[in-house]
Amino acid sequence: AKKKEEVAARKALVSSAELEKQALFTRPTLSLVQSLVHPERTGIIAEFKRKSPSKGIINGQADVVDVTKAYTQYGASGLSVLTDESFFGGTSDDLLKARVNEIPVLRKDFIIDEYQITEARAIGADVILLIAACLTPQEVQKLAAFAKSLQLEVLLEIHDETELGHICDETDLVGVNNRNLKTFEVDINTSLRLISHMPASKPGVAESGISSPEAIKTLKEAGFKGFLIGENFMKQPLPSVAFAD
Ligand code: IGP
Repeated sequence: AKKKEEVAARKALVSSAELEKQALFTRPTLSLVQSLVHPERTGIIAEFKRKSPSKGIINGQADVVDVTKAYTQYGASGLSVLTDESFFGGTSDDLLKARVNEIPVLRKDFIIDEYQITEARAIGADVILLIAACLTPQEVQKLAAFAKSLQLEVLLEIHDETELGHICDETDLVGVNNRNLKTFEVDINTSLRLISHMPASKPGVAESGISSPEAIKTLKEAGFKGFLIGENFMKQPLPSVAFAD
């Protein structure tokens, strides 16, 4: 409900028609699907996240340009930038700044309205996240089709078996969130359990709680192509694609 109000407030300030006139709106987008399998990249989608509801402040100092440049240099396949302000302290400006890098950028937010997808395109995103737990299968289909019409790829996030039915033709990648949204506990077995039920034609992305190279190896052997990592990188003084412990 809070998201709905936030979106309505922004829409009143800047219309979709105005967003469509912004310079980045017509830039050619980059494909995360392709970048994940690029031989010189790691499959890691490295996230810029200042704070989270589960951990509080993770890194209050980090500069988005410094961090995302380091992520790119260290071989990330893609970047994920939180734009949700109330829970994660992110802004659209963070994503716009991350755009200096020449790898795909995911807009990490709770998307419930086409307007947010138009915004994503205007601030330089290549991929949007749709969260099955927040949307009906019909809503996912409609929002994903709209994203596709703007040349954006769609990462659909699921966290249990009941959400497999949200996968549709318009969703390009399927993410499994290892974080239980009620208890905040993370368990990579969630990814390992769900992958056998996921369509082989859509790259699988394991999300959250990945804190070692061994975990990546296990997930890769299970068939995952992407590894979304935030906290483990962000808790370092200069976050980069290297594990703290
Ligand atoms: C990253 P972690 O445990 O490495 O910081 O997790 C990412 O998966 C997590 O931030 C995330 C998220 C989300 C955040 C996954 N799905 C949906 C906000 C909304």
